Amino acid sequence: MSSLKEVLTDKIPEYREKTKDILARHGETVISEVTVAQAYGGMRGVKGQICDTSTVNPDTGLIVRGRPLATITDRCPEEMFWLLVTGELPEPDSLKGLQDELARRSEVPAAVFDALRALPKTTHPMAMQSIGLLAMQEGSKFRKQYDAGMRKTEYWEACLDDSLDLLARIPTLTAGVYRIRYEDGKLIPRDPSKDWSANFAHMMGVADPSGNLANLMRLYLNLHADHESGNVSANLCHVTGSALSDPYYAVSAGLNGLAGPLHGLANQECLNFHLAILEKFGGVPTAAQLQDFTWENLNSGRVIPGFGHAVLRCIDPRYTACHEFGLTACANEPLFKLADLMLKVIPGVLTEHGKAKNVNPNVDALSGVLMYSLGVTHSPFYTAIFGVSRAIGMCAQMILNRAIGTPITRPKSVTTEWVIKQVGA
Ligand code: CMX
Repeated sequence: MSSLKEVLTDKIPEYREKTKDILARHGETVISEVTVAQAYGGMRGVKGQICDTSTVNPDTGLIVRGRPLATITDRCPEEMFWLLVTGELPEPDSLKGLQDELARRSEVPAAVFDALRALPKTTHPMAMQSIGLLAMQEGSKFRKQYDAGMRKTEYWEACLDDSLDLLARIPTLTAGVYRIRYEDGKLIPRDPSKDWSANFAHMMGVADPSGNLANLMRLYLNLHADHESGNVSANLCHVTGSALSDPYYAVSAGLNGLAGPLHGLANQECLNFHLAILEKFGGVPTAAQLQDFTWENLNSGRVIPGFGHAVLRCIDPRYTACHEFGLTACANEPLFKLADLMLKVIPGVLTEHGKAKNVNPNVDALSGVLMYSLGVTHSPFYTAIFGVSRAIGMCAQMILNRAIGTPITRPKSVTTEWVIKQVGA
């Protein structure tokens, strides 16, 4: 059996060599150009950053280390983490070793929960999750070893060490957020017989007699782990980590971006959109009613949550995986039936509206529906579940960046006056 650290110790010299060689031989080769529209438009499509963990193909969706997402949806999040950092799936005994290591590291210091309990009762779960991570920063091994003069070649090891602590603890932390924010505040200890995902569901304390919630968590935490590095959460983590801020600071920064309604918070908005429709029509509306309702929203300047994407131009394969799960777990729930009706009606309306470049559903169109149907009814909590998963990709990317010595991020900005002069206007 090899540990993750042993596998990485073998692979990292090769990663470094490849990077050095590309830079030496092709450092001056142009791979992207930037238009004025891109500079004003969120740098969409500008190729200006390296991310080897995964790539988002506009026409097929997420590819993880060469594997289309649809081929690895049956894997657990721990396997996904291993795959992201090493490029390979772990052998069963290595997976067990990683799971045991995560279990050993899973305890969250009591002071962290004390800090969360001191917050106003109405604090958003995303703020609590981010504050919780920052409250653990004091224990960062990267920070301590950096202060003690750690060599640059050793950064990745300390980053891995912190990442394993962080990933081991984030389900415990986030389940604690749920207990403090929505329940009586009493924490539920982890169950050593359960894996990372099932323990998260268990520690939240939501009744799960069928075991479907644990299964949904395993799927959800796998699906949301990584989506290359240009998206808001991964990019924020990347930029923050590039300043050698430790993983607690960097992942917390990523989570703060995830909390935005156009990014991670869309799953909360999406579920609320579904619930509002069911309430307005006293159940699942007809296709014509849904069409009118969608137009009313668009005409009042609102976006239709759960549809569209900055990069994808197809149905999000994460949506497809959620849909397959929903068919087995909650196909008869009105929410699921409504989601199916949306899939039939909304792309047509958005096409006629003529603005969105992708009229298909993204993962958020279903993830909240599944959570709600299986008993997690507090929609503001959904993004915090996304955060547990996205921490996997953020940590994986950070470990690789420390390994190959990615420097501090510092793109050049220009002023509007500069643009006017440049274009000769
Ligand atoms: N409803 C209404 N209008 C939409 C739309 C939607 N679902 N999706 C895009 N548009 C509009 C945009 O607001 C934009 O309008 P303006 O030109 O007036 O600004 C126009 O169509 C073009 O946008 P785009 O290039 O297709 O999409 P962007 O890259 O600008 O934005 C996204 C992508 C996800 C923010 C957008 O599609 C959206 O707001 N969707 C709803 C929110 C959502 O589901 N977010 C979850 C994303 C999933 C993820 O983060 O992985």
